[in-house]
Amino acid sequence: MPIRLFAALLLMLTTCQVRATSDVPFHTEAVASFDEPWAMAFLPDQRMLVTEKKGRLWIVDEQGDKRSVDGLPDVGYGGQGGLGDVAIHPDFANNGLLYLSYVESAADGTRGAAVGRARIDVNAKRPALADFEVIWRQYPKMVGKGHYGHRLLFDDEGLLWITSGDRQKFTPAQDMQSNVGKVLRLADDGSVPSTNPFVNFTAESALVDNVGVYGQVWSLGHRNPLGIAQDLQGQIWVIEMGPRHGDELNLIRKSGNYGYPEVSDGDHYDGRAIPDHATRPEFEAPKISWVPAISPGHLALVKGTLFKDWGGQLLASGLGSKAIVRIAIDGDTAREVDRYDMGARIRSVLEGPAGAIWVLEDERGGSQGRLLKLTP
Ligand SMILES: [Ca+2]
Repeated sequence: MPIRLFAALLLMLTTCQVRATSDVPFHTEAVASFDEPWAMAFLPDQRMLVTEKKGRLWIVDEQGDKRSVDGLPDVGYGGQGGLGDVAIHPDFANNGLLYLSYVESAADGTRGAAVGRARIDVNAKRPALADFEVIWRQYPKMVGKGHYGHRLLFDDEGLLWITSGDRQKFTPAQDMQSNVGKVLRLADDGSVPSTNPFVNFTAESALVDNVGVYGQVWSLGHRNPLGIAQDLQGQIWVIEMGPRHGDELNLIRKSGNYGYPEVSDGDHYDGRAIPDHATRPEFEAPKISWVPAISPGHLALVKGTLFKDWGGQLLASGLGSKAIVRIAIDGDTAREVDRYDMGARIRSVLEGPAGAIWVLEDERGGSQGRLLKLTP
């Protein structure tokens, strides 16, 4: 084959497979940088909260100016853990309540995710958390520094959803005496809504801070759910990191069992096979399973104020895939419609109140992760 023809073919193949960064349908502006950033949330005044895994929280304006928030809890930094997600109460404008997920370390060296809430005056000269209280704990605490999950979402009814990873221990995801490997639905103070599916088992349930584990559970059989979003129809979607391949996008049903570790379209890292979902129809199957993996970090709904063609769709941030994955929803089905190469591990993605898409890069080999603003 003539070299020029071969080169042209190679170029065609590579451009088909990987979209060049300059080829994406948006303009990218780097606004600020952070040390291991993990999560974002928007304040009513359109400023942003950004967490860093080592335990810092920042208030950031659209120009990238940052102010540090004082009074954070000690976080068990290390491995996949530290300070995690941040969310504001649906009535934040009146009550100033902010929610954080983070890793608690016990004296015996075990660890577990926790969620706390506190009041904050974001216009104070030196903003600080006040009246901090823990409203949820992962139970039981375990050895190890992985698979905390601990993403937060307030739904359109004002209820708080928490994703709880399996702590790399597999079987607790099926154990109803543990809230590990589950998706949980709580009231804003951490109490259990009477409409949760397993509240009637509270009498036989393990207790965490006097709250029954059973009652907290909305769905089970999850591995490491790292993103949660509610679509325009009110449905809850969770994206989770699979084992070796088999990342999943799941539509979350009340009392649904998503099968881990009994089934997965991926397999264990040590090479042992896990039966695929198709072999066990009694478990809820993912709406999308990614083989090869995208390594999701987060999931966000696009309302479409600026990105009008994307309205109602979901964006997944990709760590290993260094991409943003765009997902269309049709009723209770979902499909990947496009994928944008970002050239860096992407930890989080979120549509801002004015419609721009905000993106947090993961740490970049010792250098900081950037906050990016995407506009059409
Ligand atoms: Ca498998």
